[in-house]
Amino acid sequence: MKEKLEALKVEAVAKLQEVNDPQALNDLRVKYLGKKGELTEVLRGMGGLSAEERPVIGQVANEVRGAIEAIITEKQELFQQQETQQRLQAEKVDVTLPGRSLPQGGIHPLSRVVQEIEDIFIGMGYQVAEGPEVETDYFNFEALNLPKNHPARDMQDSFYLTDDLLMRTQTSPVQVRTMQAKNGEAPVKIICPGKVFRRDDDDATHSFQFHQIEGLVIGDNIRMSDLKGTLQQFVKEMFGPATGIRLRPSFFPFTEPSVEVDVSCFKCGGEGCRLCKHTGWLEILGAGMVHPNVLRMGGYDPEKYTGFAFGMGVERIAMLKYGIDDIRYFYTNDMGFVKQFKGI
Ligand code: 2NM
Repeated sequence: MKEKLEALKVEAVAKLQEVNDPQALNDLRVKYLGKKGELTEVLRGMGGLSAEERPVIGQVANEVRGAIEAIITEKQELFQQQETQQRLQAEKVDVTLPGRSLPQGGIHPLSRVVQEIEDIFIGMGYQVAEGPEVETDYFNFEALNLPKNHPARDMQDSFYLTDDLLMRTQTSPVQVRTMQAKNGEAPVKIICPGKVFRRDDDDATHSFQFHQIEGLVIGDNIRMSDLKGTLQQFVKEMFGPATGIRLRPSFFPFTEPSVEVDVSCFKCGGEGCRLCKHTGWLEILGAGMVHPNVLRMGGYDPEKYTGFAFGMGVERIAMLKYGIDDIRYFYTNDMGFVKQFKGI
């Protein structure tokens, strides 16, 4: 029996030493140490041994078992290490590789100018109001003192969708809606930014769709001097503290009196340059005292309240400010153009 055990040990150790994968190792473990394994089989024969032989053979059997287990454990550890090494190799991360850079966008110059103008007026206590881009004839024209057959309502100038609906040609209908919503309550201090639409052939300075910001103030004893002071403050914040304004008489159906507002050229300081066509002034705004008819249709008694209003084109201001010579750059998404406004 002892010889059998020794022979088993020699065979097992030799086979185990040759093994080089975990599956074969497990097969051999079952073959020798399993419930129906060869060692177990030999030990079963111990029942027929004498009392003297039993402990001797038992010790040999334990030795054999110990030797086989030791080599199995050794192999298992080796395979475990090999597997860890393989995974470390396969999942290796090169921390010295440069990171992927995220493309950084920028704010479109038109959005930027709108935000800047909004911030200035919010700082003066104004609220921002918005409204629909598709308007009724009433809000876009009638309530702004542009009765039927008024030349400014010409079909040639606006996009009509039906007899009564059109793309708004100004943002003033938002102001009419705000007035009516307030039920004659003062004060009103709003600016209305947004898209407007005119039936025009596009060229360097015209676009069928552009952006406006209009302002409206209604209250007790609001005067032309309030308008002038407000606009003076606005241009100082927008174009620099040295900027001045000049008012020239003009005409709009919704204001009386009406003015055209120029700012002193922020490029040459009024000396005269190419930007201001050597006049020292740049035209940037239209304004005036709200026409009594407009106040009345907005629900305000013109005997009790007065107001001023103004309007400006966002594209024109952005073009002057950034030296852009063609309005179409704003809409064609030319990357060379857009990229210049990153992080300004
Ligand atoms: C301008 C010029 C002058 C204007 C008038 C109104 C309203 F609704 F109060 F009557 N909103 N905006 C106005 C006045 C707009 O744009 C060149």
